[in-house]
Amino acid sequence: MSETNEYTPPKVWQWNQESGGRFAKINRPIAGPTHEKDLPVGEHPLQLYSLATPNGVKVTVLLEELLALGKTGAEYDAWLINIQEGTQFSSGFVLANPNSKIPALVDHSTDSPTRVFESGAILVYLAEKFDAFIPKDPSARAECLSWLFWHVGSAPFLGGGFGHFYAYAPSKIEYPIDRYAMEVKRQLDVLDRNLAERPFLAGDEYTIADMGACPWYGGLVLHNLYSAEQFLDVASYRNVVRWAKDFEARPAVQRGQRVNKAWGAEELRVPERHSGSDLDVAGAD
Ligand SMILES: N[C@@H](CCC(=O)N[C@@H](CS)C(=O)NCC(=O)O)C(=O)O
Repeated sequence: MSETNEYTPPKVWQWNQESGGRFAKINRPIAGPTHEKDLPVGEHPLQLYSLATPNGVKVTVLLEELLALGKTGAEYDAWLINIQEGTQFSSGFVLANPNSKIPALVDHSTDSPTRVFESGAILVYLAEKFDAFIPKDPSARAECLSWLFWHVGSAPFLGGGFGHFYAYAPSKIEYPIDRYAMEVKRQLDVLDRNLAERPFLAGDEYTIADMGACPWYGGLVLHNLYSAEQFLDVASYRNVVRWAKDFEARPAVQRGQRVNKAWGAEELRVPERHSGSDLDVAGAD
């Protein structure tokens, strides 16, 4: 292991605004708004403020799955939050999510608007509201929530840990890359062993646990996330690959993956969604 001992932490940490890295421009050590701007509000009860990253896609997949089930109350407006431009620090966004991260949901169908932030909390809120994709039986529900919160706790080691140091940090440092590669491979093995026994994360039923985890781990095994498919030998996690392929074959998943997408192939971008017709859904208004 190579040694990198050049940095001696000072007594009190100071904000070095020139620290570099892909997100240096938007990372700050303080919370709260940087500017005054209200969020737009469309015509549907559910207003989503998001971006098609894995954390955003979880929610648009669930909303499209609910609509595909015929839950018309799940119609929604999805507004694009450009995190590279700092839209998450507007006063309106901070009211919806004091943590200034996508996704944020505001439900206007309640007596006074209900804000929900944290992708895991949004999945639970919507699944409970529409009574779908979350088992009713207490044991099955516990299994679903266990896998849902497994991914909430695990995915930051994949994104903020491995992805950051392997792909985004201004220099490659062996210690964090090694540490997080080991953890991500362990997580893939956890998933792979579980999925060897059952079709979906929580058992025989497709649930919000799959919708939460697959945008992250499916991206890793199918789409060369962080250009790490070879480094992590993702193809060897065969059950994860099968699970991710089944997930991505679902039409509602394919629709959800396009919402709030402002990059990539032109025909797949749907920066804002206000009705099914924005996604060319037959029969939608
Ligand atoms: N724990 C949060 C994480 C959300 C998150 O990290 N969002 C990122 C995009 S994937 C973001 O908005 N980053 C903007 C920023 O950090 O300023 C959740 O699951 O909702």
